[in-house]
This record gives sequence, C-alpha cells and structure tokens, in this order.
Amino acid sequence: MVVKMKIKSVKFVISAVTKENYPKDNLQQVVFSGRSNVGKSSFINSLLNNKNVARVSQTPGKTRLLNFFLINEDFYFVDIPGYGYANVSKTQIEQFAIMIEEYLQNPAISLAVLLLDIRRIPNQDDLLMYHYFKAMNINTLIVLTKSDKLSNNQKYSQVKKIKNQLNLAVSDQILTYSIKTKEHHDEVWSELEKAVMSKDEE
Ligand SMILES: Nc1nc2c(ncn2[C@@H]2O[C@H](COP(=O)(O)OP(=O)(O)OP(=O)(O)O)[C@@H](O)[C@H]2O)c(=O)[nH]1
Ligand SMILES: [Mg+2]
Repeated sequence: MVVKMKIKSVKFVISAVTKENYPKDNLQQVVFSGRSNVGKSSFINSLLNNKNVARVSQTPGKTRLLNFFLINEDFYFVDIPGYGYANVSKTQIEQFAIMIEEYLQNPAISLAVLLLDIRRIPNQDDLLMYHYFKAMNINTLIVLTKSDKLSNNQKYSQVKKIKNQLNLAVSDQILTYSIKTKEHHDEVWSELEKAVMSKDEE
C-alpha cells in the first residue's frame, strides 16, 4: 500500500546535544543518518519539498548537533551529523559516538533511515552506524542515494552487493532514490508513515 503523505507544516524545534535538550512531548521520531556528502540534506528536502530544513542543518555550529524538525505537528525528523569526514580528531569522533549512543536509547525513535551512496560499497563507518541501530533494536530503512548515476543493470548489481555487505536484517527495507527522478518517493513515505503510525498504536 502506498500512502500519500501530505506535508502541512515543518517546524525547526531545537538543536540538541544531550537528552536534557530533546523534545519532551513523546512524539515519534524518524532519524536520518549517513556519511558526509551522501545526499542527506537533498534527500530530506526532496521528501519535504522544503528548503528550510537543509538550511538549518547546514548552519555552522548546528551541523555537529541533533536537529529536530516537527512535521505536521505529529512526528519528528531528526537530522544527525554526517560521519566519515576527513581530518576529524579522535576527540571529535568520541564526542560524536557519545552523543549518538545516548540519543539512540531514546524510546521515541520509531525508524532509522540510513543513507548510502548507491555507487559505493558500505565502509566501516557505514557498518558501524547500521550496527548501532541493530544493537538498539531500531528498524532501519536503507536508502541508496544518487540512483540516477547508474543504469538499471548497475543498480541491480549494486543493491545486491550492498545488501550482502550489510548482512541486511529481514525486517529492514532497502530502496533506491534519486532527487532527480524521485523514484520511490511514495514508497519511502509509506515506510515512514507506517513506522510513526504503528508506534502510535502500541
Ligand atoms: N545526481 C544526483 N546528485 C545528488 C543526489 N542527491 C544529492 N546529490 C548531490 O550530492 C551532493 C551532496 O548532497 P548533500 O545533500 O549536500 O549531501 P549531505 O549528505 O547533506 O552532505 P553534508 O551535509 O555536507 O555532509 C550535492 O552536490 C547534491 O546535489 C541525487 O539523487 N542525484
Ligand atoms: Mg547536509
């Protein structure tokens, strides 16, 4: 079933570091994660048809924080910092890990969206992120970005390789995406909506 999600409102709520800063309303949260330059801002914009989200997330100082956006007054998108930058100090990596580990214990998270570049085999950082989600029992939707860069044959073969490398759990979905063709736009929304709805009913 494909559900057409209507975006009525998008509000930037807060940039958080520790749990004291998270919103306290218990609304469901969908977390977006991926390597730097994977296309995370483009993807979130494409889902929301809203430029403001990416602008906030790229404001200097906010890019290293957890950014909470309230969608339709009903659930949150949480944009977490991109990983895998070159020239990042050990201290910064440790701070990132502490922040993410604390955040992923938040019971309001109903789905993690992990973005991977369809042209690349997931590396150690990607695997670590995926394993964080699995260790915390968080359902994950894998989105393979920039799919317009490959032919259909290449896409098929990359999806297979990426699935193998991740050792994808049966409960986890994988979808290709492109901001140019918007392929699977409705399917992505269907997964997000299913996640925030099913948790509401528990
Ligand atoms: N062809 C193509 N290019 C894309 C697509 N998605 C993103 N890009 C390009 O990839 C580059 C990085 O995109 P961003 O959305 O800024 O990536 P990001 O993950 O938010 O990057 P950082 O916030 O800097 O870590 C930009 O030049 C985008 O235009 C896509 O689906 N197709
Ligand atoms: Mg970005």
